[in-house]
Amino acid sequence: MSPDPTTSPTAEVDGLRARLRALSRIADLGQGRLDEPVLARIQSTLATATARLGHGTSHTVVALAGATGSGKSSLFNAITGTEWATTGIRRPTTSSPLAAVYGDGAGPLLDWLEIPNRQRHEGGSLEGLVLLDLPDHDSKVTAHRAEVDRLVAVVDVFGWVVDPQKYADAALHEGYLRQFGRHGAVTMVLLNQIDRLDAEARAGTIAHLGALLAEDGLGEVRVLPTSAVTGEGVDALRRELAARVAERRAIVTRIDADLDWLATDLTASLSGLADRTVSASAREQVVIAATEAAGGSQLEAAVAGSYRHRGSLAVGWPLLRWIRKTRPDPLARLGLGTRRPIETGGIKDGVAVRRTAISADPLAVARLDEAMRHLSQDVTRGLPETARRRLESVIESTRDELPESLDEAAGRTDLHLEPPRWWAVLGTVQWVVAAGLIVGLIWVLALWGLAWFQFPPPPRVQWRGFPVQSLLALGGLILGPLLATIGRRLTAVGGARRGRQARASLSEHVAGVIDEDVVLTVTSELGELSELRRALARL
Ligand SMILES: Nc1nc2c(ncn2[C@@H]2O[C@H](COP(=O)(O)OP(=O)(O)O)[C@@H](O)[C@H]2O)c(=O)[nH]1
Ligand SMILES: [Mg+2]
Repeated sequence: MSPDPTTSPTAEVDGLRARLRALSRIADLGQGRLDEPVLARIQSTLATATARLGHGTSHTVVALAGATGSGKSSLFNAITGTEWATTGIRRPTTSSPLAAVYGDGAGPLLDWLEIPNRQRHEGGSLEGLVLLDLPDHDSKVTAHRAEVDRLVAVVDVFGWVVDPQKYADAALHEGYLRQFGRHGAVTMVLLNQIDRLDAEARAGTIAHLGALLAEDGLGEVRVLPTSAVTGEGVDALRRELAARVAERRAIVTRIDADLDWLATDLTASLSGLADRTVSASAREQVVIAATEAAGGSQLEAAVAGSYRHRGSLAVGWPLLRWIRKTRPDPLARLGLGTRRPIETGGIKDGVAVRRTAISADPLAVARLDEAMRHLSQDVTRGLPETARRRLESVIESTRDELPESLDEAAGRTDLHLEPPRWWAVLGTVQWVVAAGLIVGLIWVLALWGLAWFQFPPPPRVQWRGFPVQSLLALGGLILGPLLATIGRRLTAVGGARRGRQARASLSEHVAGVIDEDVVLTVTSELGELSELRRALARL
């Protein structure tokens, strides 16, 4: 049998499957991001639709539903031409649904519907119809109402049976019809017991019922008058059923309507999910605060101090350098500096990592927390509750990992410790000047000793009339400290500059850490939210 294109809406089923894929994506992405009841509704809609589609479009399930005594069971009997369904006002007996099945192969579908009471009929014009007689939706027995709700959620076509007395019942309109306001194309409204009304009352009742339906959103639904007692309208009802069954479109239409309903509600509750990014200013604030928390100021001061320390060892007055040597290098106290072996660190991703001894300043840590909070608020503003909480916890977990990464960044910082060339030049000059001083002093002492022992004085060595040994000694005494002072000034300026450079280098590494650990993680979570929104658009 080749499928007839008019009775086998393959394209529509394909379209529906695409929507269900989008819904499945929403269900996946919605884990932990959508509110629990919303997610539960998505999952049950998805499961029901997928399972129903799995049973194919060759059967159409029509449920006769309505209030006690409206005549569901009587109509069921009238349509099927049997007395199978028990009817009666005093003993409203339909406690579990009955199924009249036209044609073969509906077994698995009815198993899935959990309806054991089945009655098989020859196919004929109703081939493919599965007609259900449901319990009363207004039954005092909770189990009956639950059964109605369970089946109303899964059947393909609603056949609401009302009678002239109770057709305006709020329990029906507010409890069911309004909810299924998008399901007009799969809704039939049967005004039963029409034999109880005269011609005039009929027109008025049908008009009033039509108005009520319009209020429910079901303006396009035409009311079908029937009487299970006189048989009036039953043939028209059978023809209507035959047409719907032949179309084989009700399943797709019903599920499409379910998805429309869900999509509208989701769109409303996820309206705050607009695309967003980590703003440049929020990131910048975190980088600045994190640089400080990673010891930016301590590092800058220590590099400047270390430079001055080493500068004074290189170009200070040689006779006083030993005093300097007794003081520690400020960088060594931070666990940084070139000569320090990588002893206290570890291996991460195959790279040796230095652990610094920088102890984070509590104020800087508090500022970092604040900057992270600001980033969090900035990026979560207006998000639905669950998505917001999840993003907040993602950001908190990146915050928890920052101290270690920041310390690594500090360990990788370029400290700009290479000594400048002028240190070597000035250092050499200092040694020459110091040597002159020493030679001059020894010379003066020697002359003084010779005079004391009353030796004849050696020939004078003079330069422009001044004794050379005195010039050497005095010159060394004045020039040495003078050069040391000049060297110290220059070193202080260079040290300050190198301190700033080291801080800038730290800031770069910190920015790398923030981008990788925070911005990337947050952006990827934001990407999931955008994807959720796009899947919703596809739905
Ligand atoms: N006059 C009249 N009575 C009906 C009609 N349909 C059902 N009834 C009666 O209404 C009562 C309830 O019918 P039933 O089919 O059990 O209603 P259900 O509770 O909706 O299943 C029974 O006494 C029926 O005989 C109808 O079209 N006209
Ligand atoms: Mg009944």
